[in-house]
Amino acid sequence: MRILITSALPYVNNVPHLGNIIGCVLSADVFARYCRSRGYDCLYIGGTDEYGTATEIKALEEGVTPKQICDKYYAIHKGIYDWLGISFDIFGRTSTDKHTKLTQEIFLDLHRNGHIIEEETEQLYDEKAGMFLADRYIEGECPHCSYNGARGDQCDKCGKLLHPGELINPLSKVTKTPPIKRKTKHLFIDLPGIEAELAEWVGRASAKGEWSENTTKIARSWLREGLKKRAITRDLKWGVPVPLPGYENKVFYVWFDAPIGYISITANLTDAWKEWWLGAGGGGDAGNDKDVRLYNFIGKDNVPFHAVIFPSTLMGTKKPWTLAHHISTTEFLNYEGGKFSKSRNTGVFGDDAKNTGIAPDAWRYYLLSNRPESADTDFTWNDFSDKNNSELLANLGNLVNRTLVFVKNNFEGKAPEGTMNDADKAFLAQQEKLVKEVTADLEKVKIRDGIHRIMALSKCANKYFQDNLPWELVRKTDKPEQDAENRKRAAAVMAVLVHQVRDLAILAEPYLPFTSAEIFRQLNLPQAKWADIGKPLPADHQLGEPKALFRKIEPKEIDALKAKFAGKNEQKPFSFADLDLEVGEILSVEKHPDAEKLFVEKVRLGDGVRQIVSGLAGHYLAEELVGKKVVIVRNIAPAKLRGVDSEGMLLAAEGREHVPAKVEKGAGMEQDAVEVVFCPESQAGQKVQRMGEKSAPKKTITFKEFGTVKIEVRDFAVVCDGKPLAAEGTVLRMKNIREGVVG
Ligand code: B3M
Ligand code: ZN
Repeated sequence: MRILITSALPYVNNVPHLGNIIGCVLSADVFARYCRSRGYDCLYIGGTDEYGTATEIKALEEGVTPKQICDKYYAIHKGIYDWLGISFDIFGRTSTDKHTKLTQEIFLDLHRNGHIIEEETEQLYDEKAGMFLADRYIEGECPHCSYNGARGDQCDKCGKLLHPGELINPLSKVTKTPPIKRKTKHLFIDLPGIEAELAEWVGRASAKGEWSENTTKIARSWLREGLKKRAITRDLKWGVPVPLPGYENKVFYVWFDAPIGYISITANLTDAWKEWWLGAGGGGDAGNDKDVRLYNFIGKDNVPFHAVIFPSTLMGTKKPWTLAHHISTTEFLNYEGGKFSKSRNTGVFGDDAKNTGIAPDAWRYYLLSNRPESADTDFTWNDFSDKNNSELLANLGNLVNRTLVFVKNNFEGKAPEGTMNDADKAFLAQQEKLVKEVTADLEKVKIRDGIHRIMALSKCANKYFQDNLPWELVRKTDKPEQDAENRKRAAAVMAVLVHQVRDLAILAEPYLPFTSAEIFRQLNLPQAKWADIGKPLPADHQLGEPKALFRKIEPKEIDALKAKFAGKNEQKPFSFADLDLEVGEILSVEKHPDAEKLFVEKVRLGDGVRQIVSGLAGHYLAEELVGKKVVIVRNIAPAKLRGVDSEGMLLAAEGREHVPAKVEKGAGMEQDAVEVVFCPESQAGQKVQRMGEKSAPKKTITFKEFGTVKIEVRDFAVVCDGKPLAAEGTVLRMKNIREGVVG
């Protein structure tokens, strides 16, 4: 069996932040290191995703060519990953000849098999710039959540994928003028024609490869909605040329070629790449007789591409490409309660982390033990230093150091030997059980559980040290016979502990490679592998010189870093206190004259009646809203939505609707839904605040700024940063949505 590991190829045009890093490259690195330690035949592939609009736009901004942008940022990415000890077998790029060739071949296979559709479409055209506008060159208002900075391909606020034509009030990013519609031809991949085969595969592969829960959920929801054909060409220059006449001015959409990068980067590493990617048929679950198991490590927003679209692309070629065995998807890492943001420069980026002078393993430890594996997690400076000091240093570092120092001082640095008693055997049996569990965790890619268990193992070893009082056993008394007995016992205890240190160094290697190497140096042993766990040390072995493994992060150091980053992220993230929320009563609801999905509501607030445009028309009937009490964001900047004035925003939640057992057969059914935050027991004019707080908002905020404040539904309650929202003591609760986001 072979293990092929990929981490999502980061867009080249930015410096990765800690969330990007834990999201794929670091997680995949742990798994790759584990596989190597197990002796599996494996490859870890990474690289930069270089084509597409984002690179073109960045080049435009910096006044250089796209190629220059790629070269510059490729080196930045590589420098950060090298510093962090990411053990790629190759860190490649998508802008290579092999990549172009492979992408074109895969496209031509799809074309030959009838899976490519050509269609004339109306597209937005910038007359001033004389060019068709790729999706991301257009900005406007999201038809789903009214967010004003939505791009033509996706809304960053509600996460929905969009078509540029759906945007309200679109503007060209190039000239800031409204684009016009013009006809052009594009190529589409016929996903509906591949859907049946894909659905069958998703069902089988997700069960067999134990895909992470969020991966399976997202893939299923795509299939439930039914697949639609997707455009795979774009009007750009920086991309893979389309090998068909009439398409000379177009290239492939970056998401069509990017996953092919996994293959082309492998081909740039080894001529034997087909053994990994293209089997001769039969055999393992990849349809490949080498039984290659492909593990994809990705962030949540990349799931549709890895679980649905790319597998469909490969299936459509009718060639036995290796398909994903396991897809490990992370949720999001937040920064000090807000979002990491490249555009607002909020958060810690790879180069920042490097410049702090804090060792890479301290970063690895914090990110991995805090990996957003099943829910979002938060990076905070305080937590970072706490975990470094109380876990890495006080637990693991302490065990290794006190053990080696004790042996040096009392046994001349020679690894002692001795006979174990029953208590020792019981202790080792318990530790062996933990080792088995760590192994099982890593086999299942439960990376966070694995490191937590390794630290538990270290803690038990510390307790064993403490319980056996070796320092008393080596104390000389006036009874030499008893002393000799005691010393033997001390030797036995220390023999157990030296073994524990060695085994821990093996177990920790995937997570803390620098620390593991240092422990082996101090043990004066070559780096050992998983199979060596539990094996005896060489007889009469002389240990090396003990040295502290970790250093304490001092409070003043953390304060300085906090201050530095507060300065750097000048535009401080918006918080709940910046919002002016108030209960309003809906007096009337009318259809927007010009937009199907919008309603125009008149809402009575404490100081008068306001007109508000909302995106609720697809979700509610007008009569379901009239007379209801709702929550209004008062200080959102007034806007014209498709020509109608809107002064405020009505809060609604989007998320998982819990359908009670009595409605549906079988209990606990859940589905995606939109629900207005109603507050029937409150009065118009009451302020909505976090329980026990008073906010004093001053200025107006934009839709974009509002989007940075995370209001959520947790177990039916509306919360912000974990604290429930209430109107004069009455907590806001949803009726149907159990978990979701409010916007
Ligand atoms: N570059 C998106 C991202 O960096 C995209 C991943 C490609 S994976 C083939 O999140
Ligand atoms: Zn949106």
